[in-house]
Amino acid sequence: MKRRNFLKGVLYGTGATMALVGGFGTFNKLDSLKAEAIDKDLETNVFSSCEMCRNQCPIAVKVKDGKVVKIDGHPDDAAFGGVICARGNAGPSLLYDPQRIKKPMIRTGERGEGKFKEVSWDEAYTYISDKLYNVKDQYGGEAIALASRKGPHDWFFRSIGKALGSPNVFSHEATCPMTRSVALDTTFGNEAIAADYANTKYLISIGRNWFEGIHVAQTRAVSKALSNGAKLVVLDPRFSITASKGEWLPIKATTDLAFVMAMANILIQENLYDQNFISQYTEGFEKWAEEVKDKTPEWAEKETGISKDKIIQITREFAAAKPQAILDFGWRTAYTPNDYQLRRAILIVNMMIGNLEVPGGYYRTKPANFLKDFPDQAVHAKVLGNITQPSFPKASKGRIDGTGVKGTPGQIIPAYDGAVGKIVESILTEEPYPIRAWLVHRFNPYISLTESPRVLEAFKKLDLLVTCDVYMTDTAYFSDVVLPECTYLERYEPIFDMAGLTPKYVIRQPAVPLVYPDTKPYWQIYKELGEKMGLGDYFEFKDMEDFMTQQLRPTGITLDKMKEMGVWTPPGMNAFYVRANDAKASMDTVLSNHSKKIEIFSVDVEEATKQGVPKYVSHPQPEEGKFRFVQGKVAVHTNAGTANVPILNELMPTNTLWMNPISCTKLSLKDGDEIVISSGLNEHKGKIKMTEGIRPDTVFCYHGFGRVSPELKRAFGKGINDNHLIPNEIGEVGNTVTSTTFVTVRKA
Ligand SMILES: Nc1nc2c(c(=O)[nH]1)N[C@H]1C(S)=C(S)[C@@H](COP(=O)(O)OP(=O)(O)OC[C@H]3O[C@@H](n4cnc5c(=O)[nH]c(N)nc54)[C@H](O)[C@@H]3O)O[C@H]1N2
Ligand SMILES: Nc1nc2c(c(=O)[nH]1)N[C@H]1C(S)=C(S)[C@@H](COP(=O)(O)OP(=O)(O)OC[C@H]3O[C@@H](n4cnc5c(=O)[nH]c(N)nc54)[C@H](O)[C@@H]3O)O[C@H]1N2
Ligand code: SF4
Ligand SMILES: [Mo]
Repeated sequence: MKRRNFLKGVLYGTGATMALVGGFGTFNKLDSLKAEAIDKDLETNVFSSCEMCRNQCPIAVKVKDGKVVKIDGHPDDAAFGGVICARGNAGPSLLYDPQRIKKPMIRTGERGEGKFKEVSWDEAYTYISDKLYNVKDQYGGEAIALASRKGPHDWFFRSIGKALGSPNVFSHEATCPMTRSVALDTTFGNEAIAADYANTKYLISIGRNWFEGIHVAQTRAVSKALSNGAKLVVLDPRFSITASKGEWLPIKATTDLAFVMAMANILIQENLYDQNFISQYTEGFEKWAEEVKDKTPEWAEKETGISKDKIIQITREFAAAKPQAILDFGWRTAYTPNDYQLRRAILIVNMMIGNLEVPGGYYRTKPANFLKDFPDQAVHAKVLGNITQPSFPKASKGRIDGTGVKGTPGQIIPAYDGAVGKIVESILTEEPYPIRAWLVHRFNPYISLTESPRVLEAFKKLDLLVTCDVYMTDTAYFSDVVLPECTYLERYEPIFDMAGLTPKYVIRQPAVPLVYPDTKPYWQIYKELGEKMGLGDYFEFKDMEDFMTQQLRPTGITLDKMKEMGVWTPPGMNAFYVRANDAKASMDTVLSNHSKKIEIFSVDVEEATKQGVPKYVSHPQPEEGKFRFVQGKVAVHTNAGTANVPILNELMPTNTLWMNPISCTKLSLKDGDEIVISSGLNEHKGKIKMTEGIRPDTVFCYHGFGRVSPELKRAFGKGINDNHLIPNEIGEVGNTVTSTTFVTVRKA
């Protein structure tokens, strides 16, 4: 696909989509192409779902003469509105990229030398199988770790590790929303809580950046609320695109908990909270009231740098909009070691205005199995079937990250996700025992985990490192075996449940045959590897169509119908809130904890962290001459995933270090200067972007650059890898920590 067609796709989105490209000054270039029309005589439509990031937005893939020519949003899905983002539009650019990996490879040179030989799949499976059984025989199954970005591949990928007796399976969550998930779990008893942005009247973001950290349905919902007159307040040390759409409060990073506790203090002092809600649905409020008694706006002003009058004003406005107001719980919630306490406090302040299960507040997502408990709604409940597997052998040792250990924070960390950074620790320190083999799927720990050089040190100690990806990523480059997956546009995947205010099933199906015939979908890779290893019993399905048919059987929806529709939502069903018509309705179905109460004070949390209600911890602020280093997402790239995708690389090939003009002047730096950034631990070269859109004591860069695999020919060596600078630290609930590093900057 030519750049021009790609840009047309972006332009024909809604205002929300256009805002996505506005962030870094390409808008004029795009605007000049606006007049051109899209070909009309294209294409068959294949309904599927996007995977340019893990949001899996429903899409309509236009295919002409056996080639994908354009991708749009699924036209019938109300939440997504037929729109996708710039990255979604770039799907064909990934699909046809000649730099994708095309054949399985086994390393021949030293690790990091970049020498590989192409092998058959059978050779790759045999190699992996031999090595894994060697590790298992010598060190036990627990010495094998698996890590992937959380997703539908888990079922297949993880089966290999679990069948070998390893308890050490991990998702990427500890680098992303872990502190939020644990906060939800320990407060409500489940993680499946979402925010109803579209209907809110007042929205406060604590770093959440809907217009660059994009989720199409959420970004549209926030846009809708704003166009309906909702007020947006953004706490962020930098002026993000989201901040540009509301009131920007340039808070000192890491101090947000002070702001939130002061809000609670004011709500109580001024009697603005919902006492009926608190007494009916919560427990432990008195302990929280005690904790925030001295957290006055005056005190918070000193901590946060936001004036007390502003904090009071925002809190009063927030309370006046109740319950249609949201203090957002964030997405990438890995700022500080005790970020978890911040997320708990945010949830508690929301509960103080009683905004659970009402329009414009928070709600429990409504998958079909939830609706079964509501006689009026049961008609819509068509639950997907499960594919059965024999039980896995019991692991002989506990997990390396200590999840499930009573009396420690591990007690509240979900074992499904775990603290993925602990894999590196275990390899290097051999505590509590060594990991010797690491299987990586759709994840790039070298770029995504903090302290990249240490991650590399860990890779070097392994007996086996296997990576399954679509590119020769930085992690793949240091691996023993590299498995080439086909892209999402070439494969089936299990039907997945994307429940929001109603249930929703989404399909992924191939739009075109394999572009590179020796690539395979993950389900086939792990099924074949499992069979080679004598573990075929765990993969009892013929192919993915058979798997999907089994999933759909109890629902009465046929696979053909699902392929034709792409998305299934219960016909005629409206958004469903448990308390919409009855403010006192039972929330026993929403709250899954033993107490059936919202646990403002939690016994489990007290046991695990000694903070049954959140307590304030003051983090150090940068001394003169040093800067706090923060990072974030950019609209046209995905994390560690797209720096090398041709069209996206062309749009934004590199990143820069944002620095305030006041600080630039002090250091005699100007826009575009080459610099060296030092965190004490490591140094990195970069370039300055001089901007008033950042606090003078803080610097910022977009994440995902500074790539070290020479096989990523477009992205190699460009920009700053933030994680090269950030020391490894594992937070209270296993989370990575990315906003507590200080750096110095000098001219290169
Ligand atoms: N286009 C695009 N969209 C994406 C992604 C992508 O890579 N690209 N990734 C997806 C993923 S995996 C995620 S997790 C989400 C992330 O979505 P978000 O969490 O909204 O985005 P981030 O950019 O990680 O962080 C947002 C902001 O946090 C600020 N920040 C840093 N430290 C602090 C602090 O201590 N306090 C406050 N108040 N702010 C702070 C940063 O300046 C940054 O602007 O986006 C998703 N959507
Ligand atoms: N310092 C710092 N560190 C961060 C962040 C930050 O803002 N600052 N962000 C954090 C966040 S929020 C997250 S979610 C993580 C993300 O970390 P990752 O999960 O590592 O990043 P992704 O970009 O989602 O993609 C991982 C890999 O998936 C590959 N991939 C894409 N499609 C496919 C496919 O179809 N099959 C296979 N097998 N592979 C595929 C991509 O090529 C990429 O190499 O990073 C975290 N790390
Ligand atoms: S948010 Fe964008 S990249 Fe992510 S799945 Fe949706 S359309 Fe694709
Ligand atoms: Mo994330």
